[in-house]
Amino acid sequence: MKITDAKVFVGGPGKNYVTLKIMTDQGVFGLGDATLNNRETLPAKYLTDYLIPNLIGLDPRKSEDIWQVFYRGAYFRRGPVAMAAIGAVDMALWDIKARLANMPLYQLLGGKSRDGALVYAHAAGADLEDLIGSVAACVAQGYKAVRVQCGVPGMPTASYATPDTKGGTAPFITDFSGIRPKTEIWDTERYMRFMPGALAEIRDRFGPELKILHDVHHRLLPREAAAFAREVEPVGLFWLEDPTPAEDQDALKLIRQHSTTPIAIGEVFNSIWECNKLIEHELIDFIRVAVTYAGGITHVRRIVELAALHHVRTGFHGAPSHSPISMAAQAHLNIWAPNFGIQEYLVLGTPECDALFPSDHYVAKGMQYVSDTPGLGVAFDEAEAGRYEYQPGSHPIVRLEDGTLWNY
Ligand code: KDG
Ligand code: MG
Repeated sequence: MKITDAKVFVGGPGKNYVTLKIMTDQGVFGLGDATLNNRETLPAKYLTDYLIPNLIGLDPRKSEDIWQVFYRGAYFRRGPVAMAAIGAVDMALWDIKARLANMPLYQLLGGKSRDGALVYAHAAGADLEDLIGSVAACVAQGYKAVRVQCGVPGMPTASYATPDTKGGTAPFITDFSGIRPKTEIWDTERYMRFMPGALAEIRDRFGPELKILHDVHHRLLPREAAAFAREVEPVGLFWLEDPTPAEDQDALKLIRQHSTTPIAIGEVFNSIWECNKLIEHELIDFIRVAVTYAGGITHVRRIVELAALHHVRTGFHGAPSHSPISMAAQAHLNIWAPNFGIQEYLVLGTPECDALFPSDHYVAKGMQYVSDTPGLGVAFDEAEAGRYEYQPGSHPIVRLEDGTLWNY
C-alpha cells in the first residue's frame, strides 16, 4: 500500500483551518488538522515543501516510522510549526489506519473507558453581572463545567477573552482586520484585587456542583500566581489555567508550595520534552496539550501515558482555532484515556462548519459522544472548501499602562 498524493487546504468559515488530505493507491484517504492560530500559512508551507514530497510512495500504515523520520530526521526538532505539520500527517495516517480496519479510532487505542467525555464551555462578561448571566446560559444548556472570564473594574481595556462592552459577547481570539495586533492593557493589581471575589461570587450563585475553571492566560509572576492560587482555594476551582508563562517551569514549584488549587498548563507545548518534568515532579494536575501542535495522536498518546503514571489528567486544548478534525482526534483519545480529565469545547457547529466537515460526533448536556464511523469520523467537503481562502489575522498583544509589553 502506498501514499499517492496529499493536498493542503487553508481557509474556512471565519477561521483559517489548515486541512491535510492524504490519498492512497487503495482509494482510502485520511484527514489531518495543522491549524496554528494566526500563523496558519507556516505549517501549510512546512507540509507542502518538506513533508508531502517525502510522503509520496511510503506505506501509510507505518505511522510510527513516518513520525520518527519527520521528527528526528529534521535535525532541527520541535517548535509549533513543525509539530503542527507532523501532527496533521499523523492524524491523517491514523485516520487511514482506522478506516482500513473499519473501526472508529478509539478501538485501535484500546476501546472506550467511558460512555461520554466531560466538556467545559466558556462564559465571559464585561462585568460580574454579565458573567453570571453567561454562566447561567451555559448551565441552562446542561454544561456541568464552565470556564469563567470577567472584565476587571478600572482596567483600561477588556481583559483576556472578555467583551469590550456590557451586554457584548466575548470576541473570537483572531482579529481579521490585519496582521498588526490590537493592544489590550493589563493591570495585575486590579486583577488580583477583583478576581478572587468574583470567582467566590460565581461559586455562591451556582452552588457546589458546578465545575468552575479560570484561565489566567500567563499574566502573573510566580509569587503573584502562588498568592492567587492560595486565595482562591475556598472557591474549589476545577482548575486554574496558565497562571504563569510556561517557559519558566520552576515557577510551578512555588505555586505548589503555597496552594492545593489544581493547576492546568500546556496549550502552547509542542512535545513531551516541555512537560515531562512537570508531570514527573507532579507540579501540575491537568495537561493541556493539543493533538495539532503537539505532534498528533502518536506523540500525545505518549504524553497521556506518562501523565497517567503521575496522577495528571488530560484537559486538551479546544479553542475554536481547532478544526473538527483535531477535535475528533481528541474525542477518540478522551473516550479511551484512563486518565481523562475534561475537554475544552467551543461550539464549532455553525451550518457552514458542519457543511465543510460533516460528522456524527456530538455534545449533549455537557458531555461529548463519539460516533462509530470508521476512522476519525469526520469528512471534508472539498467543493465547500473552495468557497474559502486564507484571511490574515492576529492575536492582540498586551501592555501595562506605562507601555511595557506583557504576556498575552
Ligand atoms: O490562539 C490562542 C488561543 O488558542 C488561546 O487564547 C485560547 O487560552 C486559550 C484557551 O484556553 O482556550
Ligand atoms: Mg488557555
